[in-house]
Amino acid sequence: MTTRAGFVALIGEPNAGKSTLTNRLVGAKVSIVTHKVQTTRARLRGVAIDGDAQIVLVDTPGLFKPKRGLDRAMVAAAWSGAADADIVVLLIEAHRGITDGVEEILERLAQFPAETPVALAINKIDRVKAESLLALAKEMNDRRPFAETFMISAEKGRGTDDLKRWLGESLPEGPWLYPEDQIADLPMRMIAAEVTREKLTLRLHQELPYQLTVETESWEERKDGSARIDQIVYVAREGHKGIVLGHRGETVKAVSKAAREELEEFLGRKVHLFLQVKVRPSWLEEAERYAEMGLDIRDAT
Ligand SMILES: Nc1nc2c(ncn2[C@@H]2O[C@H](COP(=O)(O)OP(=O)(O)OP(=O)(O)O)[C@@H](O)[C@H]2O)c(=O)[nH]1
Ligand SMILES: [Mg+2]
Repeated sequence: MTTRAGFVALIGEPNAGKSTLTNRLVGAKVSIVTHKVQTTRARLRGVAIDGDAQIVLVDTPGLFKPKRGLDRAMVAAAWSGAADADIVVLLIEAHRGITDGVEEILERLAQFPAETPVALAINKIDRVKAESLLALAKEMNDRRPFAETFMISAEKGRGTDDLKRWLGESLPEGPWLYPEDQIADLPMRMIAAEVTREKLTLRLHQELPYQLTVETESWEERKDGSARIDQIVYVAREGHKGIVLGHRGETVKAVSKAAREELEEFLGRKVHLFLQVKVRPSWLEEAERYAEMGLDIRDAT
């Protein structure tokens, strides 16, 4: 029996739906999703299987004009994920069409080696009328010929089976890259930190989510089968600490509860989650913090 395997990088503007698509194709939530831009910080791999093919999805941070060091490191991670991939899928949003950001990504893609197939996935088709889709697909293909064009709703699961099948068929022949029961390539302690960061991002407003990071400090397996997880939320300013804690600690309590419930479902066992909020003004300049996120601080300059 011949097997196929390889890397598929999902690229696109922030909020295009890359993480939603990763989760959809894997069939489990391995990457966090929020309605806010710049949710994904590092490259995360999700593993999907289609028949004899193992499709390793490389979910990347959204491509945007980087201002801060962290943003630059995120964008660098996204492009290097694309450069290493066997196939690149560019996601755009059906209702937003060809934005300046999409134009910039197309320009950069033009410099890619011609051997790497690039497919187009027009996402969020649930938000537009069918007529507008054909025009958008044509306009995009006039700008560059895509190996294939898919119209999908990552959230609703429309068109995603076709995309998955095509990816599986298009990957090179070769042995599988991960054990068949592995669904993500990110240590559990990092996934756990990401779950908490998602819950924080959903509850905190404006800039605050971008100025905090979550790290799992310790993970203890208990005799009764449960896990005790201790995490630190690093914030950049004293004032942020109070906001994260909330009135009488209500915000952090709600975050902790939501994160714990999701972790329990993911792990299939009881979790005791303890969050501590620490002020660390310099965390955005610390190599160690970047490394915890799977980023390289050298890309931040
Ligand atoms: N209506 C609709 N919304 C979608 C669809 N796919 C994703 N979304 C929503 O779009 C928002 C962004 O989704 P993400 O998957 O986090 O987007 P992303 O591209 O990973 O974003 P970054 O990590 O910030 O680059 C979330 O609110 C999703 O629920 C879709 O097919 N239809
Ligand atoms: Mg994402």
